[in-house]
Amino acid sequence: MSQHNASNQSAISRDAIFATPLDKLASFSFDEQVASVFPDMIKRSIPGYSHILGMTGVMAKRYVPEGGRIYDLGASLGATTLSVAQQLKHLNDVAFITVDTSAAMTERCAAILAENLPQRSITNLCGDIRSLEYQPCDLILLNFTLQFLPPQDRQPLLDKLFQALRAGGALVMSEKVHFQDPRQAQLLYELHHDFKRANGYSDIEISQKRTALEDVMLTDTPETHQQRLLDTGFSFTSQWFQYLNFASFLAIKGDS
Ligand code: GEK
Repeated sequence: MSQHNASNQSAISRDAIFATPLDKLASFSFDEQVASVFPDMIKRSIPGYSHILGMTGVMAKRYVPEGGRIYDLGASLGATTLSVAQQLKHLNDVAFITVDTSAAMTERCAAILAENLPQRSITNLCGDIRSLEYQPCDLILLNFTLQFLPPQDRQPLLDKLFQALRAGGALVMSEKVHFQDPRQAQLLYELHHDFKRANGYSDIEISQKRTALEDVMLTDTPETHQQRLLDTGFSFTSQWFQYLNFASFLAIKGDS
């Protein structure tokens, strides 16, 4: 796990990574090319992304006390942390820790957060969220990250996060999902592609990105997510958001 310091790299450009036909389609990876277009890519690809981030900040207010600690796991460029910090202006001594395996993301994240949150205590770690030693914390942000872990690693990670959370603390987890009912699954899958087309992606971009993500991102159903959270020991879970095949969950650790 390495710690990154800020350098100035916050330029945003349009995502055209899959716009031209590629002979050899490598698996999707969060490299420099992806990091450089990420804000544009994620807004045009994930329905409700800005709503989820905005509300994550609002929810944070309930669970983070003065002197609290927040982990943003798979932070990419720190957009969730920015939203949370915006809502916690009244708390000066909250510790923010972002974690991401991608060096390109972590470097840019450090620069963006240093520029936008100069007074905050922020640690940017480049490493795997499965092997991190977590400190006691109040809020864990897991927005669109669990889906990139092999399925067998998901429950062990949640168990580890649950151990680190203080009683009364919360996990906000957002994911792409699929559905058991074949008609619902197919319709929402197609509507998501319509959403991407409406946001300016061509058919070739949509299909090449889908192929690149095939082995890298495996989705669960909303029911699997809810059950896994309950199995972890959370005393309360709610799927508070759904837009097409994207959902967000809030899970609370009870007092005992
Ligand atoms: C946002 N949360 O803007 N350990 C650490 N990081 C990981 C791991 C891992 N094992 N696997 C993947 N990542 C962000 C968006 S993006 C979602 C999250 C997306 C990182 C990966 O490098 C990438 O930056 C992030 O998780 C997923 O709200 O692109 O669909």
